[in-house]
Amino acid sequence: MNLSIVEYPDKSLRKISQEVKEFSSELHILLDAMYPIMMNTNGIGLAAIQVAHALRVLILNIPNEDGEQPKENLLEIINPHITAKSGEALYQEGCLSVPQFYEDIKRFETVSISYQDRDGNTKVLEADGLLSIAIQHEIDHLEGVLFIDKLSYSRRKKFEKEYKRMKKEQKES
Ligand code: Y12
Ligand code: CO
Repeated sequence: MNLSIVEYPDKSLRKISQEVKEFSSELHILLDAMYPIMMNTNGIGLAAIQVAHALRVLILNIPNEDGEQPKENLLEIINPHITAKSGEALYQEGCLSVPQFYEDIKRFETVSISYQDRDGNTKVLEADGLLSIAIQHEIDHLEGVLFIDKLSYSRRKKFEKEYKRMKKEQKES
């Protein structure tokens, strides 16, 4: 399966992703194709909508204390639901669909989720730190929400101007 990252302002990033009902080989092929694209672009999280598949599927591979992302730490999260949330945390976020832009975003400090794995088994996960932030960021993608939507009006205006300029320069080079 040949995938590429969809970049803002592509409108398809605004789609609401659909629940996965069949845990078939098609789903496994998608998950297996998402992993190398995330790793090859230095990502730690990727939602299926970012590779043009509007399904409630996301993967995460949070770096360990040595900054490594061994495959055994890969989380494949399907049909997630946040079941509990608490606290407040500010974290500098980035997104493979919004290249070269990073900004502090306020999120819940800890979240608990229930989700399904690639075989449809129900799992629960309690997360804090970067894992919690990345889960919230990726679950937002399933609703068509990007981290830039959480910027203040003036910061968003500045971003749009900078991003347009960056895209233009990219086109010209
Ligand atoms: C905070 C909140 C959520 C996350 C998870 C999702 N974001 C990413 O995985 C971002 C990755 C990223 C990687 C980049 O590197 C390359 O594209 C090679 C990157 O660099 C550029 O845009 C030039 C930007 C973002 C993480 C943290
Ligand atoms: Co993102």
